[in-house]
Amino acid sequence: MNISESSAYVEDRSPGSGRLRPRAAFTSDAPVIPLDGAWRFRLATGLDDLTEGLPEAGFDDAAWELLEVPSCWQMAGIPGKPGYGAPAYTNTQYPFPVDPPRVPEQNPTGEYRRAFDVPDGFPIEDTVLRFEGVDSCFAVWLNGIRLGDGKGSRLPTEFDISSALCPGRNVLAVRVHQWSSGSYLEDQDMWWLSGIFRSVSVIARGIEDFFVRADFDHRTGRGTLSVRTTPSARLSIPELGLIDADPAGPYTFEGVTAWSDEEPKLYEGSLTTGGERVGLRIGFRTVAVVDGVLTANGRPLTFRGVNRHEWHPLTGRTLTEETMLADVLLMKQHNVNAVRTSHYPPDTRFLDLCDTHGLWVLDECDLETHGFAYANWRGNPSDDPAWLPAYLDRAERMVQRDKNHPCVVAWSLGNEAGTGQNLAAMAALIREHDDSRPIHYTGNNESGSYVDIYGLMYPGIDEVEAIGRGREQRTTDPAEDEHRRGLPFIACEYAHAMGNGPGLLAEYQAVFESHPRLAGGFVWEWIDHGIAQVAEDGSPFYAYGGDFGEEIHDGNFVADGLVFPDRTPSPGLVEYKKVIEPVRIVIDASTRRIGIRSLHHSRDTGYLRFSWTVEDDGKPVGSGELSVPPVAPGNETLVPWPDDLAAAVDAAAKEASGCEVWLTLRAALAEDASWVDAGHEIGWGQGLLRPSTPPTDFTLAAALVREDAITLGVARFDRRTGALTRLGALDLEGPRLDVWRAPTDNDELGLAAEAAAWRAAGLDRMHHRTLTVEPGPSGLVVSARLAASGSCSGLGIVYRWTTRQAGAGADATGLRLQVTVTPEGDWPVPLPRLGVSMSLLGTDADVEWFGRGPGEAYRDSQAAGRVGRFRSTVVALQTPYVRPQENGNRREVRHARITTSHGPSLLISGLPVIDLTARPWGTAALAAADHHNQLRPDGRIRLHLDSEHHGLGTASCGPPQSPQHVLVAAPATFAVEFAVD
Ligand code: IPT
Repeated sequence: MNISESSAYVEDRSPGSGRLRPRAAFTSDAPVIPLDGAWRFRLATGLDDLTEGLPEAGFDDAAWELLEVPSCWQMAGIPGKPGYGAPAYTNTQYPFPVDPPRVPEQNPTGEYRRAFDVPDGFPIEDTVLRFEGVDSCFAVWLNGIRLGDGKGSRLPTEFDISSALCPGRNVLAVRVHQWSSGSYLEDQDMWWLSGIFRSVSVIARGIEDFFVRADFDHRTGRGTLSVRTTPSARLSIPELGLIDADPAGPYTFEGVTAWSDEEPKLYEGSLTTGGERVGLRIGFRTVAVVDGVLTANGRPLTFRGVNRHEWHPLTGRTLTEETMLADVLLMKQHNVNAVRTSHYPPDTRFLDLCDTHGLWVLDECDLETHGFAYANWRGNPSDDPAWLPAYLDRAERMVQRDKNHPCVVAWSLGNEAGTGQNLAAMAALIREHDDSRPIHYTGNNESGSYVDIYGLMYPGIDEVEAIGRGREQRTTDPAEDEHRRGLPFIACEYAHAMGNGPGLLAEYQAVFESHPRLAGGFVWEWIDHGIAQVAEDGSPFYAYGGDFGEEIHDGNFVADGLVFPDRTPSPGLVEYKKVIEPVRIVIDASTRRIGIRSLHHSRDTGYLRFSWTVEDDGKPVGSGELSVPPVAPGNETLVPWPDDLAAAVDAAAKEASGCEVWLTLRAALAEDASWVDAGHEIGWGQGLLRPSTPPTDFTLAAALVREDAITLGVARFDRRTGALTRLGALDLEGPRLDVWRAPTDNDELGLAAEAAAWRAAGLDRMHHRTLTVEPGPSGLVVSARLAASGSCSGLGIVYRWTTRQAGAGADATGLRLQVTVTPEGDWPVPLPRLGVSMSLLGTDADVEWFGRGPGEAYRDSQAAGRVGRFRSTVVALQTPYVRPQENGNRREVRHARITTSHGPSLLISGLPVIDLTARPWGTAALAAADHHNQLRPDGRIRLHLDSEHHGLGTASCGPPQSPQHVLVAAPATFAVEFAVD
């Protein structure tokens, strides 16, 4: 047979041939032969390079290399050089000419062979070969017999092998094509990777399929259970007193505990036939749209969600169960309660973990045709009847596989596949199989009358607010408009977590919480898809689009997650945890009470332990526990301060420290949970009990002109430039006005593309020019101007230096700087930052500060920063965004101490507060680096003391910063005080 003719299935639109009907994923005690492990492998360059005789059992593959199954073949050599071919990243564009269903002639094809032995007693006469996931299209032979072929990468495929399997040795051969007609339906924003990337097994056939329906009636507390099985079986759930019963029921049980994310109660049971036992885990729950509100178990269901792709920096889309568990635990530990499985059904073990630990899941089908947007959706498969079987096949395989998971509360037809009749047909098919879950879909921010949830991506806050009020813009079709007005709303993607950001999380959350129609949203996205690499000098870094020489690519748009590629939480995740915390704590110092509001879905706050700490200048002066009566979901309570707290506060008030006194209240788990140990904090609140006493004015010392310098107290200035060069025994450079920051991804991208405007205005190449240096009896006044070559605009600056007269106070070294900035000429662009920068000798330094912390914070992403005293080092203050950019700011610092190994400590005080960034390299180096390993300490510690930063926003995909967080170039004054110790 001619090989290329036999490969016609690659480009036909059919979803496959020879496959078994889709069914539920489950584990049973029926015999299984796992086929994961080392397979013989060869990568053919195209269909004209296939190995003749590959399927034959007798073919000699001894010289072939070995490849681990499951794996993505491009990732075989990672870290370091890719194994076979190379990963390639595009966001929405297809990486080949759009000419459906044709794909490139150069179609890399993985040829796999695996010999295995069938153990004695294995029931060979009734067996199935199961692939959990193969990307993108494959054909299979067992002992030379062709079983069939399949597409639909992230969905299982099964073949009946009863007549092909033989006792003893068997040989399985699989041909996997990187590109196929299916690739047109799998244009998700991710790396293009190929191969048998999920497990393979041979399974003895027994129980075919079953469908558990376990509803919960919140009015009566009754659970109703019915299980449809093929063939018939017996059902036991000992905890509910059901033994060997007819699964069909229906059975009702009084007083069951409903399944929810907060209390994921699973009733263990089994289905049995003569020789087989299938384990069941039943969660009773009912999802419904009631009066336009999404509810679960009768209570409003609000998603505090994330979009999750499957990703590991070493193995791509092949994940171990430990990695899946790590995701679930990290989500739970950060108050996340929901996952959208963007944009395909995940490994089923992930759903098992969501059942166990409690996460609501929006299960999304493996479908995206985004690249047709470039042709204004002309030729989009979603509206072409020729593709209908492929669409229905994908919907059915998702629903059949995942239908028994209590965690799955809604289906999503796919992502960004435009609109069209095939999508409507998918929805109808899903409803036919399962009418218990609502259906979601949005493509190009349009859906259709066939969805049950109104979803938008990256809506503005005002738009969400309008939808919450039922005042959204009309659609063109009146019938569809009316349908949509009755639906609950989700932001299926919002808050693009690319690089430093997202800003706006608190603002979105406030809106979500103010209208019942709004069922929350899913941050885009969970993880940065960086690929672990090692540079020639041995330094590690994470690769992104373009790093593998792709012909077209979308750069670091693939690194837009709340966790870094190694799953370390980014500041964005820490902020999200705070913004979505399910208990809200408000401290009312005037009435000496603490308000506690519960945003839980179903659980009262009895599982939490509340504790308090009083701190004076960040140093603890008292702590204790607070007993709080359990607060029911949606309720709130006011608790008076207990006596020991009141006493601690009174004692602190008497101390004349002159510093701020803060009360912090924490809510933490009283007992271990499946997802974290006791003591884990889920929420906190702070209140300022006493402000600091403003520094008193002091008698000013005169600036003295010496031969080579100007001195002011212990400070020394350059006579010509007026620059501070020394403070006591500490050498330093600066401070000088600085308005530039290494643009963040949100600065670079989006409609505003602010970074380009900043560069056009020359903000990355500003020149500082001293105009006058005026020593006087009350200090030193230096005037200067900061402006770019070619620019007629500039920033006028006055630096006013003052210090106390020696002996006039306790702290005679305090040197104050007041900076006055006056924009001159036109300033159509906002400023990236407004502050001064300075530097000290050193490659690292200890940093201690009192202000917001411990993490990075910016003006529109600072909820997670609590006021306290923190310690770190300059190196540790850096946040390793995959593409280097502005990072590491510590916000509202009252005072800080920087200690290098080259002199006394530098003390900095904000007057009253200042933002502090410390780095072992300069802004230019940070802005120029493509990857983190290119940044090396250059011998000077840079300190940025900012009066304000431009907000972060989320413009890399979504709205920019809100107007109140735009740093407009306007006249400004700020002040800071320095000392050495
Ligand atoms: C949206 C996609 O759905 C998602 O996959 C991802 O690409 C995201 O954008 C950006 O990272 S679609 C976009 C047109 C709003």
